[in-house]
Amino acid sequence: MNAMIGGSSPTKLLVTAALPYANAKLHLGHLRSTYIPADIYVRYLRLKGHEAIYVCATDEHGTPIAVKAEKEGSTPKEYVNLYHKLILEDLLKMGCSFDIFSRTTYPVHYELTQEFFKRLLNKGYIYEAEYEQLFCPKCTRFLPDRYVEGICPYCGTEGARGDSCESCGRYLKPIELQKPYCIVCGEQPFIKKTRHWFFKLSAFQSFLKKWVKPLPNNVKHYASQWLKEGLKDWCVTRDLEWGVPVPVKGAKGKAIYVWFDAPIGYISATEILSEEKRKPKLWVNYWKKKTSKIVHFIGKDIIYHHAIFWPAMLKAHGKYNLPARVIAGEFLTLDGKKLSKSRGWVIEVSDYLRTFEPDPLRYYLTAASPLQKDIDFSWDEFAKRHNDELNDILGNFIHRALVFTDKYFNGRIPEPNALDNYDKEFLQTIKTYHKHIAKSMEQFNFHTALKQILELAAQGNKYLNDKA
Ligand code: B3M
Ligand code: ZN
Repeated sequence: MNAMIGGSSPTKLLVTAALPYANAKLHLGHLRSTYIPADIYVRYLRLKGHEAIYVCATDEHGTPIAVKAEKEGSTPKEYVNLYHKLILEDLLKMGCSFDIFSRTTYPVHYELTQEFFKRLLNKGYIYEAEYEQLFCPKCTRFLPDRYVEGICPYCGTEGARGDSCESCGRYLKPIELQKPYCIVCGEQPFIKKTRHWFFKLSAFQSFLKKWVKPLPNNVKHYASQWLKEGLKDWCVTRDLEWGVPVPVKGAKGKAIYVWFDAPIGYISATEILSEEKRKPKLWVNYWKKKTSKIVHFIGKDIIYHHAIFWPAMLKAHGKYNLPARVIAGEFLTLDGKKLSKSRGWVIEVSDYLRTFEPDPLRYYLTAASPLQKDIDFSWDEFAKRHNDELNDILGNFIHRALVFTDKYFNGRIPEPNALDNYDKEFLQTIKTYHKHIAKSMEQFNFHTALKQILELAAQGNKYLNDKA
């Protein structure tokens, strides 16, 4: 059960959606797990009178971007410029009502990230230590994260990446991989020592144990499991040119790890929004005042980063609010099969939009399954739900009400005549539904809320028939 937050008095709410990597176009799975639910929630909050803002950005650092640019002979900057534009276009066309869609390559973001890093360093939560890294003899360089792949030591899946295993969701270090190989040249790397900076994640074990308690079940489930296994300190720098430079003397050629800078993007985006609106206090109000609540929408593959790393980072920093909720959407399959870009088993947002309007998809992705369960997409199901539900029930009701008002009352809502018992009963039904729908929305059960809205529309149709 997801407890409500906010309450009835207008509170400031900061709603974020995970920052998409600027190296690929978005597909329906992204929309379903993250961007549509976050948008539904923030639109609801605004309607209710909360000061709610919707903040997102492209995540533009990290080895996947550096690797892809390298493989295609372009620069990371050219790469992310292109994808920032494509991703934003798709999200706007899908109706996502961002207050800001920022970028993690903006100078404000670099400053904020370096300040964050230095503060943790000064407080003793970041320390420097010797570190064993994989080194490719052929490319003569260290292989951070996705520059290396191998077998996952936890679940045995092949093709696990140097930073995480997609199959079991675990966070990995490159040297933990079995049978590693360099993804640029295929060579087997060897272990070599270098120096890096570490975040004392282990110091936040007991804090996090309490902190995860009010989170939704799926998030809490994974987080508790990881906490039980015990947290290890976390290497937050990389041997990489592409990224926020480590703000320490003698750290040339080292960048802050992308998963350290990316969530800070939620803060820097809000700060940039503040600047754009010339309201210097705006971002401070959302991030530092107790009257504000932060809600992160993410996909389930990044629960670790949002329920473990990020709250610990914020706690260590000490000057920012911690998230009130982390809502993790589960995955989308296509005709029962897992999405796979390499096998072409995927529907990109722009492909969908070439033929269809955004609303039927927003409807389907919300109606077909609760956010915390997997969803299957099929074109047949999509057509059926669109025709039988969205069109025949909700669309029909709205159409009839509008036509009726137009035809008999010049398009204006008239003063009611005396109400009979049937009218009164129906008014009561509307009020009851209103309460239930609001409750579902505030508990992040958008699927249930939509079902209730459809039920109410069906009753509206019946009322019009009965009263004809
Ligand atoms: N870019 C991973 C993803 O797109 C990562 C999210 C960052 S959120 C701070 O799923
Ligand atoms: Zn190599």
